Amino acid sequence: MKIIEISHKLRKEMKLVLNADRFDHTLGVAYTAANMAAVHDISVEKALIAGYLHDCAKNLEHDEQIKICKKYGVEISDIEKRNPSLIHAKAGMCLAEHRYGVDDKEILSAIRWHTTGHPGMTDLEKIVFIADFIEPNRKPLEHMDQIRKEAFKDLDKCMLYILRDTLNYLKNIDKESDPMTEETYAYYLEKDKVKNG
Ligand code: DGI
Ligand code: FE
Ligand code: FE
Repeated sequence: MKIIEISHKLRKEMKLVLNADRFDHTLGVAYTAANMAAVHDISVEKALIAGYLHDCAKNLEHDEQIKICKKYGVEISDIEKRNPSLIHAKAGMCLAEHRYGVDDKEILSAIRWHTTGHPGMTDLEKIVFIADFIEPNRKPLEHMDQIRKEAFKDLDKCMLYILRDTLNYLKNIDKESDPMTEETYAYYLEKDKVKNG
């Protein structure tokens, strides 16, 4: 199938399963990720597909998301059980593969890790993670101008800025952070020190 056909098909599918705000967000992520992919020399097609599907499980009940993970043998951690808004990333990966027919491991992994990140991410994973944060419909957060510029320059530095703000935000609202978010931040902090001193 041609990229334009895949794009039309997934857009229709997402309109059926997402509410209006989430659908707008999804379009923003897909187009932002596609543009970032072009700048950073990776597959625009993969970025677009991952962007369209990254939140495909988001508007399902948490119980339903847990059932989907169980069905496909994906474990839910204790922190995810305590903070079920984290589970849509894993459930989304399952649906992308088994309902929407994605067999590309790189795309599935970008969906899987779009909420917490992980140390040593691929460019596609970083792009979906970052596009999720900077897409134009997002509320204008602190540092957004700088983060949006960095998204088209240095992916690792952009990851660092976003993870720092996310961890600070979670602390401010007294929510526990996923150890994976912490590890990812530590990883990109260290990488920045090695690279930039
Ligand atoms: O699905 P989105 O709203 O587009 O964005 P997302 O997938 O990054 O985040 C979903 C939710 O997860 C959001 O409410 C923030 C939260 N979140 C992100 N990182 C962490 C987290 N929540 C906890 N408890 N810990 C984290 O490390
Ligand atoms: Fe999400
Ligand atoms: Fe999202």
